[in-house]
Amino acid sequence: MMSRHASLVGRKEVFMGKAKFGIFGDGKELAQIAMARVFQLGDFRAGYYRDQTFMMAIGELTAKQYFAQLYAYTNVEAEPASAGRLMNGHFATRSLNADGSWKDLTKKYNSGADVSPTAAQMPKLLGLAYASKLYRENKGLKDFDTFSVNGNEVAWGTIGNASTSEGMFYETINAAGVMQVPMVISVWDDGYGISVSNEFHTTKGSISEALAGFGRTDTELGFEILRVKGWDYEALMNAYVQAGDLARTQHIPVLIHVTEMTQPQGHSTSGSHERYKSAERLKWEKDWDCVAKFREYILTNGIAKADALDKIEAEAKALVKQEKEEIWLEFSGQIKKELSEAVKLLKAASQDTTRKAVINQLADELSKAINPIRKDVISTVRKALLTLRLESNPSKTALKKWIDEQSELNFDRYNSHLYSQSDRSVLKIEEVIAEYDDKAPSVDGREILQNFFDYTLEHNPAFFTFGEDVGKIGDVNQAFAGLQAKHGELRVSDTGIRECTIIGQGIGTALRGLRPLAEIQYLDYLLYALQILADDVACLHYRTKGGQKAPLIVRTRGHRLEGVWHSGSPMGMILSTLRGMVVCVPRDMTQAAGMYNTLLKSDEPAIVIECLNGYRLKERLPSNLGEYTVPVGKPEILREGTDLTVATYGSMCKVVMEAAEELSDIGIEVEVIDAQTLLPFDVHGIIGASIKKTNRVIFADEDVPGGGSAYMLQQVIEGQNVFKYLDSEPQTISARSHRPAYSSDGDYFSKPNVEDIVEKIYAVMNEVNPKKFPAL
Ligand SMILES: Cc1ncc(C[n+]2csc(CCOP(=O)(O)OP(=O)(O)O)c2C)c(N)n1
Ligand SMILES: [Mg+2]
Repeated sequence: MMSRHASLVGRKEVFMGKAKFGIFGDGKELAQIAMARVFQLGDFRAGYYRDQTFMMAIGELTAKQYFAQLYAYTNVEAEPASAGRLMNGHFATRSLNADGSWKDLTKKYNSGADVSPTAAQMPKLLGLAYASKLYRENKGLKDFDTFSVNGNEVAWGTIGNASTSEGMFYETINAAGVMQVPMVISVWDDGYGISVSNEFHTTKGSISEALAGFGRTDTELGFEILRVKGWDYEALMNAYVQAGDLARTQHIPVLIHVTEMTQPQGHSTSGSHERYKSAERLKWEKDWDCVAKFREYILTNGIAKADALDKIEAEAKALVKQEKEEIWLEFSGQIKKELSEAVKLLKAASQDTTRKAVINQLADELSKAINPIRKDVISTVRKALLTLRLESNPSKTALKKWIDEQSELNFDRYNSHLYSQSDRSVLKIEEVIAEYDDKAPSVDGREILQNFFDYTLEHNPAFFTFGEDVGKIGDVNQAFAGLQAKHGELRVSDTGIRECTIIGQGIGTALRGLRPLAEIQYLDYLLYALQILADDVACLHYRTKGGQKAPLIVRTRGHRLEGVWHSGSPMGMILSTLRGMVVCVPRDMTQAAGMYNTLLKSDEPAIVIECLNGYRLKERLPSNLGEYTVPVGKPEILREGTDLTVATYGSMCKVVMEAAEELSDIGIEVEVIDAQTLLPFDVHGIIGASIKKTNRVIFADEDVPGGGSAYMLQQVIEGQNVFKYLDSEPQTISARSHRPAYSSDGDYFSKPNVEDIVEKIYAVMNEVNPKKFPAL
């Protein structure tokens, strides 16, 4: 009743203009109560925006918190799921303490942090369930008792009927069936996805029928598939008890198709379902409303009398109203307080200026705002400060001081926590230099990694890896060769070809305290996984305001090799979509291993792009493989020079170094800098300091024009105050706009080559001194 009334009141709040948008869980209540009754401490939910009843029933959502999110209240105590950063209906529990350390997840009811893209909760669900399998079967994890009790935890997924059409849903189902993990997926089937009915979504119009082939038999592993009606409480309880037992005790995945659910108020506040549902359908939804049906059930079975139920409803209704009003007063009161402070300061400022009328008008308009929001207050004060730009007096100073203070508070409210703010922030990991014995052997790059991973598997029980061809053969480039045999199939494992859920496997296990290394075989195939990295991993810490972390490391390899799908370097794509992750672009495997060490000491998610053409190149084997760290955000000067700085990274380091040697022969000394990481990027201004010396710069990479090279240019020119030191136009060198053609000639004519770089730098020097460097 509490949930139902929250839905009914929520819609009204939106229509009164007190909240921007609303999407509610009415019509889905009863099944969620059944699910909540079998959900246990330590379990995880990964669901979607209809799950308010479940969250209330497990005690993780009060009416106050519900409305705090609807209003976008930024107070994390009032709105612990997202501190006002997410629309209503996006649920999450807090896994972390304020200092970023883990809580004891076995003593909590846990929910992943919801995302809006339909079915994007599915990949993570696989990992949440897989973690239980690891905790049960990997004896090396027995000390991780604040994350799991013998792998008994079930991961509970929820998804709308229409959202099951997404590829991610099928990929997750298949992977869970193969892996036999304790996952229970409920499909809330209300027959529609906004306005589109099931016949347009699903083969045979029924997801449980369409998935029948995934069903387990006496002789074959698969899913337990159950079908139950959303208004039938006894059947729901039977289904959920059965599902919970199967998943918890035997790690068998279960799909519960909950049919005949309804939407009493339509899809969301953005439209009305009368537009697309027939009168018969609307009547049917009224008649089969699960709350009404449940009441009927209770009365017919003599479980309670009508007046008792009426009393419960009246109390629930009153509670919702009261908590809603309390939180509205708190939320709007805070803004009103800021508003009255601003009005007071503006009035004071109006006394000291020749622009008195303008400032007074701004103050008056602000004080009359109905349901003011923070933007009204801040934008008014900023307009006033522009008006007062020529003046200098104490009241203006007071206004300026006030807005500076507000900016800091608003940064914390709206912009903080993109990256870790804990002691394990990757920027706080101390640098440890790689050491070499006198007789350090030169080995293939892949052997550096192999030795490093061997050491790490030995010493870090939380660390494990998985991906296509990672297990038996130890990845396509053999950095894990022999390590499955040595450390076991739970530490080094093969997966199906399913990039999106490989990442999901990583997300869920990272959310439960493990340190997954998820491998994407080639950088070009990251596109299959990019959506979930962007929508879930990269924004997780931000969207929960530090309530959850998933320190997943994605390992992949790219830049140069052969052809369109094995030579990509789409760094611009990564940089635009994966803010919130660390992006490492090591030039060789020694640097890569040091970066993995750094990342494993930190609590941030990251992607490491190894050089595809570097595994067979010789490198000296460091003696402190498990210990040395490569700091992030700290470029390394590979070659000193006085004429021009080239900043680059990855496989291009070798190409640029070769060009620099050629240029040196003709009297041009280039300083070559390896950025090493792109996010974070050169936090100490090392490239800027080099430009102060050389007064010229080129940013080079093998992404398309305007991609990674343009990013580096923007970071340095805007961020490092070097414009005034430049004596030549700053430039970029990149690959062609198309994907690289096949074979060595294709590479030569598609990617930047030594001659391209030599000629571009020479052209700059020709402009500087045409006598010494005549045009070619
Ligand atoms: C990838 C993606 N496409 C489109 C949308 C817009 N959208 C939000 S909910 C929704 C319908 C989902 O229907 P269903 O899965 O049946 O869930 P229901 O709302 O009916 O419970 C759509 C199309 C979205 N959020 N994500
Ligand atoms: Mg639906």
